[in-house]
Amino acid sequence: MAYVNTKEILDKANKEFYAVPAFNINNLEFFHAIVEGAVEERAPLIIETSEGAIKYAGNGDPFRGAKFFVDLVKGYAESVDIPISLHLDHGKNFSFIVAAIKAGYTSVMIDASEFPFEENVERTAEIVKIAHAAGVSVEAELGRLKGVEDNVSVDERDAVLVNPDEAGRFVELTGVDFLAPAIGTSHGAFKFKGEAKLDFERLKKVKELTGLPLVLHGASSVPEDLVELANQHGAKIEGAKGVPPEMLKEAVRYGINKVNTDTDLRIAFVAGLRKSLADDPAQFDPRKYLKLGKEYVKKVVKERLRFLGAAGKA
Ligand code: PGH
Ligand code: CA
Ligand code: ZN
Repeated sequence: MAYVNTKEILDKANKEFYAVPAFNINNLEFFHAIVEGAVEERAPLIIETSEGAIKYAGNGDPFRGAKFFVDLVKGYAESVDIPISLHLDHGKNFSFIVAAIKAGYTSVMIDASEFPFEENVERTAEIVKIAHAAGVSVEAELGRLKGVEDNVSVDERDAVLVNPDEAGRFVELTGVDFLAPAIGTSHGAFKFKGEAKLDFERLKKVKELTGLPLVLHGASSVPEDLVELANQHGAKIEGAKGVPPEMLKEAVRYGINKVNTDTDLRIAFVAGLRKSLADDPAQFDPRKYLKLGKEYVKKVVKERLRFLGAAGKA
């Protein structure tokens, strides 16, 4: 269909009560696996890259990296019949955010959540002004994405998680298009020490006060079967724990519309790669030994598109 603005994808998801996973990529193999999965599921798709991914793809140069991803994603989007957008994930440096906007990303995240509220507002508002002038939509973050353990005190939770009362003011003062409230997730494969737990009360309030499409970071489910498969083939991923799919579905009911997913794809890929190398040690064609990793990534992508409600929405 087309290369579209992330806002178009998320406003529709917000209106129709589903979520679109945003998948992180660093290279061609993940991109092909993701886009094939989305086309088969007839789902809208958000591709996102971190500043680190941009640096990696540009071999050190942010503009070269950003341009590489725009050419890849935009070029591909024009020849398939689902809407695809390209988003800068966790933009922290002005130079990367500007590089992404100039290169043609359709949305950027300004992550100034580690600063005090006023400074987060100031930094976010500045990026909104620049991005909106270029027709690019903006995501910002409130609260910090630390693993919150079950036994932390109320005061400690308040220090880390989103303050819903600030959310309404933040949106008014900055003009952001999507908001990522910290409700207890964290990045990576080790999210919870005990049971998985998210603060849905806060999420509900943030939705009521903002009405915006909301974003869940650190949302990988870390499927046990894939971790086990990777470990069987020499990986050492111990004590991994993610956000169960049922809990993600609940988050969608309370207003989450974008579900950031990186770790699950990494684990799927490494499981496939390790198995492939172990099963066929004579193989040295990268197109062949990378194939199983791609298949596992695609499977994870399709499952998430389905249980988040994005399948069939393209
Ligand atoms: C994420 C990804 N990217 O911005 O939030 O989180 O590590 O849970 O995949 P995961
Ligand atoms: Ca942050
Ligand atoms: Zn994130």
